Amino acid sequence: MNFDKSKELFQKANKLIPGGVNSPVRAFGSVGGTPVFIKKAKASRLWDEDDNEYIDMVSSWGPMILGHAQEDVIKAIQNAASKSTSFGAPTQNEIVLAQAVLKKYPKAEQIRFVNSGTEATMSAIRLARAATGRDYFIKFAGNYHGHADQLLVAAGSGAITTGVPSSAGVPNDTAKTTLVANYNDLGSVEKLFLERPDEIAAIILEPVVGNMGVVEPSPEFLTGLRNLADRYSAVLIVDEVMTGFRLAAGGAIERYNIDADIVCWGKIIGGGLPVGAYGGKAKFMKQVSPVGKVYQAGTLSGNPLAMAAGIETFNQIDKQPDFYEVLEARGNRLEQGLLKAAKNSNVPITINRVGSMITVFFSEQKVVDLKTASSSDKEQFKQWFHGLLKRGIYWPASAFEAAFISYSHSEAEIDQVIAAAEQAFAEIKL
Ligand code: KE4
Repeated sequence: MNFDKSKELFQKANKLIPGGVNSPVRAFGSVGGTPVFIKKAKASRLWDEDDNEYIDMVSSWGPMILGHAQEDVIKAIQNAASKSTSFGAPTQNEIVLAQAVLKKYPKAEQIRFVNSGTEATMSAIRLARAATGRDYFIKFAGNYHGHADQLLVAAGSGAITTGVPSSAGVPNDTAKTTLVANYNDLGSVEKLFLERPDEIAAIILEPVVGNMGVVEPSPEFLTGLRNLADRYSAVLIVDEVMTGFRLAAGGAIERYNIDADIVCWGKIIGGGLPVGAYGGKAKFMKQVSPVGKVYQAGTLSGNPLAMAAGIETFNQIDKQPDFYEVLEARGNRLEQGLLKAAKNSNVPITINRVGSMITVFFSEQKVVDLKTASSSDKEQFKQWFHGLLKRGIYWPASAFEAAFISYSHSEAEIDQVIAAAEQAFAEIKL
């Protein structure tokens, strides 16, 4: 494969944009090499500026659950754009998308649209603090909830790969109200509540982690968090930015029957356009401005093109009664195929998968939290990543991310990924 054009563009981009990218994880920092510059995509395929073709296993980090450039979604965006791109005023389609989301999350009574997952979680924390009159909140090491100051503490995703899980520039006074517990470890949560029984506003979590690689919650973990939140009158915030509409129509909340007080959404809700949202029980949402005292705003919130893309994405999902069964079947096929491929090459791996979110850890131990995730072999992942890339498989450029399968990935394409993976495993120098 030739990457000359991407190399040339990366050089130019580096002069104008920090690291040549507009989001750190895209820079190939933890895997080395030049990030490929993407020219176009269709369904499960990507083409870079050197006209190399790939099967896309990143799906824009989750949003492209239908596959790229789905024709009805594109038509809906084109139609909306023909009526102007933004009004800064209420529109009918904000009601339509709100109804579509709340129908999938029946315990949520109201929703507010914002422009990113970061805005959604940042606003949810603010709301929980207002609702409880408390300042502290609990997050989990390796969970990533976007880049708001208070959440960039022991963060996952790109923050792990850059080795700065707690970002520079976050004042100590801000970070000190962020308490960090261990995922799947209820004792570490209870300890924090015992130390501050009346000061913790909320617990926020990824209901299935994607940002230290995929890590599934133990059943008792989720119920335990609900019980602790009730016992200490704290708000349970479930960050479904990645898992929402992916793990089921009603996301992880439906899959694991979680009783969330506030839910955060992103990614799929915008069909690839910038949409985030937070919502929940009326007793919380009625505290949001202009009804209540919790201020939160946004020039482009509820943007008409983004609403149109989100609405049509849900229309397409709803049209396929077997949508989630297909994603589960593709995910299982990939998981079984990769396990067999690694075994054939004597490469020790652990795979964590929930539905169409999957991570290959180069480790022999079960990965249940950041500690066990971090003990996986990053050098072997790096070799495997490039072995895939040169064979036309675009896998997430980090050992601590989830790969995603879309509805457009065929069985044959899953088998192509497996075949390329087997060759890449075989090349790894252990
Ligand atoms: P955004 O601000 O990037 O839209 O959403 C932040 C966010 C919040 N919560 C969860 C569970 C998330 O996964 C994310 C963002 N996910 C990363 C991928 N691991 C975005 C990719 C990137 O940062 O470029």
